[in-house]
Amino acid sequence: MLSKTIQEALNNQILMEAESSQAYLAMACWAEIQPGLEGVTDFFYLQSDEERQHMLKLVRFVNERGGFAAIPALPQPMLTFPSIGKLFSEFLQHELKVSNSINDLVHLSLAEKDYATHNFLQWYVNEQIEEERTARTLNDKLEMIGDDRSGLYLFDRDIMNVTTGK
Ligand code: OFO
Repeated sequence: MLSKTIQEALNNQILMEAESSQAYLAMACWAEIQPGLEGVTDFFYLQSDEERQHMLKLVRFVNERGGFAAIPALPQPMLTFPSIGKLFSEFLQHELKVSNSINDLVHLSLAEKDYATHNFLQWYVNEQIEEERTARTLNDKLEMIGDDRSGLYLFDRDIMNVTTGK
């Protein structure tokens, strides 16, 4: 059975994952209406789907452990971006925020002696390591590319290989 404190903290994380899904869906939409960013578009649609899966995993866990997952209202995410560099730096900042939130949750689960939740959260700890790595790699690549159009072409073409670790 979840304590009230843990239930509330997990519901906050449900909100954060849902916000991530919305934020990345908006990024996919922005990328989709720019010329030549088909790879970036697919990348953010996929990220958005994954964040929804992260949210659902939490929803199911809360309900299965005798809590109640409260599906939250969502604020409108950022819709437009001044550049592709800004798009990806927002992506990294967002992932860092989520990692902090997961770390706080892990800390709380130990303080509350909720070892089942602590165990459950390890999946998210590992996921954040991966996502931060991906976001940093993509930001580093964009910094190297600068204003080089052919570099950007290759970035867009190869973006899925970065995420699948190829
Ligand atoms: Fe939910 O994995 Fe990143 O944010």
